[in-house]
Amino acid sequence: MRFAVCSFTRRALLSFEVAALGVTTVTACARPDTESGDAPAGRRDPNRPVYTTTTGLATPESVLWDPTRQLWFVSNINGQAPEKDDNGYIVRLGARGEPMDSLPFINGADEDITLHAPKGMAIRGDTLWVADIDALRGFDLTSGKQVASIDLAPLRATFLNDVAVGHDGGIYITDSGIGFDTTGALTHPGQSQILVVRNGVPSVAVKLPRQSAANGIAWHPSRNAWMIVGFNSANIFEWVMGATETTVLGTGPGGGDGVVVLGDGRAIYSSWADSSLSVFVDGTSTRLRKGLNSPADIGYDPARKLIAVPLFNENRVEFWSIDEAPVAPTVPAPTP
Ligand SMILES: [Ca+2]
Ligand SMILES: [Ca+2]
Repeated sequence: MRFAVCSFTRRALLSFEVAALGVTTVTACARPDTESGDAPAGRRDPNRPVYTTTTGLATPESVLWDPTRQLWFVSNINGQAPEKDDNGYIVRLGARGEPMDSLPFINGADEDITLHAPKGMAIRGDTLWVADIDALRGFDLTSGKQVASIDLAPLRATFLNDVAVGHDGGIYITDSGIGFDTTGALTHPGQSQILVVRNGVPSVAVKLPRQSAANGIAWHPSRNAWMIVGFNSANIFEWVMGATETTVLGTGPGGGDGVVVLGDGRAIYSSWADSSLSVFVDGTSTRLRKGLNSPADIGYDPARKLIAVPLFNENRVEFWSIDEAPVAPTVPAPTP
C-alpha cells in the first residue's frame, strides 16, 4: 500500500487513519516539492540545487545513499538533538529525492521501535546502523524492523553522531561528547571520541582533543586512514587505525558536520560556521558552496556526483551536483 506523503508530524496520523479505513491511495495532501533535474546540464542553473525535498522531514540530520537499492535514507531527529523522546524516524527518498513512503520507513513512534534522535547512518550487509544519542540501533534494510540496539552509555557516550563501516568490518561511531544546558548553550559533559563495535562488542577506538566534538567520519582509501571533522573545531583530523591519537591534516572554517571522500581522494565536508560545503585536498580547504544554512551530515552518490545536504534547521534536503559548483579559495594551506 502506498500513499502520497504530507508531513509526518501531524498529517501522518491522518494518513494512518485513512489507511486503516482501507483506502489505498491518498492524494489530497500531496504537494510535489521535488524539483526535476531532467534539464540538460548545460541549461541547468548551477546556483540552484538539482533536486530539493521538504516533504516529511523534521530536523533532518543525515542523508545516506544506498547504491544497491538506488535510494536515499534520511534520518530525522524530530525535536531536540539530545532528547530521548522516542519519536525520531527515518524516511526513504528515491534517487531524485522523491518521497517513497507515506509513513516513516523506520519510526520511533512504533511500539517495536526505539529511536529518539537519529543522526549518522551506515550500511553493513542487510542492516542500517544508526547513531541515537548513546546507543547504536540496527534496522533491517528491507523491512525496517529493529534488529539490534547496542548501549554505548557505559563508554560515556553522550552525543553519538556519525557512523561508518571499516574495512575490518567494525562499525565506527563518533561521539561528540556534547550536551546543552538549560539556556541551550553548548556543554561538554563527555569525551570527543571514536567508538567501535566489533562482533557486537563496543570499545573506545581513539579519543580526540577534548571539546573538539567529533562529528563526521569517512574512510579515506588512498590515505588508509579515517578523516574526521569536529563540530567544535576548525581542524580536519586523521586517525590511522591502531594509533593512540589523531593528527591534524589542515583546517577549515569550523563547525564541521558531515564528510565524504570522493573517488579522486578529495574530501567534501559541511560547515555550520559559514553555512558552506568545502573541499579538502592536500591540506587545503576550498569553499565549494555557501548559503547552506545548518548543513548537517551530507550523503554522496558517486555515480552521479551528487551531494545530498540536509539543512537541519530548515527541514529540507538539497541535492547539489559537485561539478557545477564554483570554486573560490578560502583557507590557505598551513605554512610548512
Ligand atoms: Ca526526537
Ligand atoms: Ca553529524
